[in-house]
Amino acid sequence: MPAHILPTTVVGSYPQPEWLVNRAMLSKVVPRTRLHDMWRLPPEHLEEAQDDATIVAIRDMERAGIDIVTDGEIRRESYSNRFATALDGIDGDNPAMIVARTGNTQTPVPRVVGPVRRKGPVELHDMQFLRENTERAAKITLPGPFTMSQQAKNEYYKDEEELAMALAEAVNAEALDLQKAGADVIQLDEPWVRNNPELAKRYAVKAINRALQGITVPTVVHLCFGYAAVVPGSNKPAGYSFLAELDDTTADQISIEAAQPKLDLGVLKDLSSKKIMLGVLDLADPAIESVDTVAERIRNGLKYVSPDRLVPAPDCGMKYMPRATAFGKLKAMCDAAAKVRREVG
Ligand code: MET
Repeated sequence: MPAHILPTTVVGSYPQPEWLVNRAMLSKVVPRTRLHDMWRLPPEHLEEAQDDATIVAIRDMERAGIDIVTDGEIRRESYSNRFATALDGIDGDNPAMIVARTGNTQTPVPRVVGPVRRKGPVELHDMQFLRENTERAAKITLPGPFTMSQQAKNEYYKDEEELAMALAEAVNAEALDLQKAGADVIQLDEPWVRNNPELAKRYAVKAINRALQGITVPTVVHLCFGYAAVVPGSNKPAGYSFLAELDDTTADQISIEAAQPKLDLGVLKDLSSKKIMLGVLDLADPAIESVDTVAERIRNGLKYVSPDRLVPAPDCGMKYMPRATAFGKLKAMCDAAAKVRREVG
């Protein structure tokens, strides 16, 4: 892990090359079930192509100066669907329709038809490949149990809490394998806690803690208001409806989108026991921010969080952006972090 303060990282995803995926298919839908048609390569060449694209993503992050890199989530159609649909008890082939997180469209989601169990490792190869291909600290992301319980239609468990706890057990088994394979940081993506804060209050913390049981490497829980490409700036709320509660999780860091919604960082006082992965890149802005703009956002964060507790990051995943924009933004962020590091001393 980097020894300096203000280590930079990403939320997870990096743009997938057009030669690998049909990006137009992704532009309007965040897949909950599998989207096999998205891949341009025939099955016999797909893994090699995904490996190569993953190396491109890792090298871009390194070249931009990112301290804690990921595999760019290159092998996934969405951040959550590959893991969720790989589990026993989940039927992804006969989807049910639910109202999307943005509230205005119907999305196909997998059905829960039996006891949820992990059949075997899902992201283990991704983690091993990342470990073999970078000297930097390596982070891997997993969909959180609360979010997965909301992205499926429960037709088996007595309630969604029971489903979330079964999912948490599966996430935990996977996380333990990823830790063994050399993950330096493990992140759970839980953006849905803000959609249903009442339900989140009942069981999200319990489910997250179950998913992280026995994990000894640093852990992160990521929240956001949705990809900028899917939820434009004007539709973003001014604050989180479920945030202070996360101070009760066993996670070491909470990751929040803050640049695009111009979040009042006063909310960070509720997370005094955590490190904060702070979104300092506005992914709805097609322009690459100047180093000064990003440095100012980091300095603003330092008014509320001590330098040893702040981890600069983009607001969310960069999956939907042009690659040159993603790279430019990451570079501006890393240069800004270096600048503020010198100021803080
Ligand atoms: N790790 C995911 C990503 O980087 C987070 C998605 S939250 C909507 O894309």
